[in-house]
Amino acid sequence: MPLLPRPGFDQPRPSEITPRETWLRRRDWLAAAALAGAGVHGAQAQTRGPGRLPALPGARSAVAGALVMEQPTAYGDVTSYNNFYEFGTDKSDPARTAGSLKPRPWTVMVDGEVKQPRRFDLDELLKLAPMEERVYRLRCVEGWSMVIPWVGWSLAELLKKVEPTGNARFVEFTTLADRAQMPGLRSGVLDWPYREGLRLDEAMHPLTLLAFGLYGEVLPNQNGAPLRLVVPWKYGFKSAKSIVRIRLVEKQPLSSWEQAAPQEYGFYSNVNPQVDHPRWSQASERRIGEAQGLFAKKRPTLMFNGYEAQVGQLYAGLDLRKHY
Ligand SMILES: Nc1nc2c(c(=O)[nH]1)N[C@H]1C(S)=C(S)[C@@H](COP(=O)(O)O)O[C@H]1N2
Ligand SMILES: [Mo]
Repeated sequence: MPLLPRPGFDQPRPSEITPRETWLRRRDWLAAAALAGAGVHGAQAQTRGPGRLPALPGARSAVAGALVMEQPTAYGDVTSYNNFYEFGTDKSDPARTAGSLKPRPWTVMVDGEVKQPRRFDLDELLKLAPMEERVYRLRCVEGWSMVIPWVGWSLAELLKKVEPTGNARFVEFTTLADRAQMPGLRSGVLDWPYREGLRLDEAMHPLTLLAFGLYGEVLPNQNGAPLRLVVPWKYGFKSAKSIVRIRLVEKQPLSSWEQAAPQEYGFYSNVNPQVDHPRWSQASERRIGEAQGLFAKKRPTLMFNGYEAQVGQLYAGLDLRKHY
């Protein structure tokens, strides 16, 4: 149970933190390679899945910050090392057990403080806005990260369609909880259904993505088929999978993680290397797929997961130690 008390969680040692210089050099190389039309563009070209699932192409996003210049994590790692507690608490459980999830037919209810509440069918959502490819860093609160080429569009597109009322200040996301499809629901680790929330301005930010695919194909079940949220500047658990309801509300909603351990998982959950989790440091992270053990490279965790230029102003004047 990775997010719950776990003795012996490996604390990053200072020697494992990638020297800033090495890190910057790597970035420069990637940027140069991108300009040369290789490297990152090569990486974009490589962002095709193995073709096991239906194709879902997306045009490269023009949203600021949407294309991280780092090598995407291998498709095999993205789809086999997962947190999706509805399918078990081991990283390997979802890939093994999520075959029972039926991502079609699927609908999403969008209601609450909106002028046009209604239920959207998945096929309608797939056509609601042009699909974009977004290469985001995903930083799990446990201390690891990946770089994932998602396919989807800004959640703002959907929220605008339902016309939020003046009372709407937060958005609550509810995900599927069906015992027939999800073996993990037998466990009481969380209060099901899995619920998460954002402030309305966070939800409306262009980087906040409603994702339907990754690596140019529809989402594998273990990654939250048929649609999930991706909020790249927050810890991974804010990015709720297999969403069935989006409700606009006046009061700050209570997320499942906050409910389970409020002193550890606050409402904001912004990636912040200066605010440690009560039981471990958040200063650095391990990139999945990179060498582990003796030669482990630890990367410094970036403020707002590297999206500070895009989202920092959302938190101007907010005490980020208090609102963790
Ligand atoms: N419904 C649901 N969504 C969820 C989770 C979950 O257990 N259930 N786990 C979260 C956590 S802790 C992380 S790190 C990310 C992992 O997403 P990925 O498996 O696509 O990398 O999904 C998040 N979304
Ligand atoms: Mo996570």
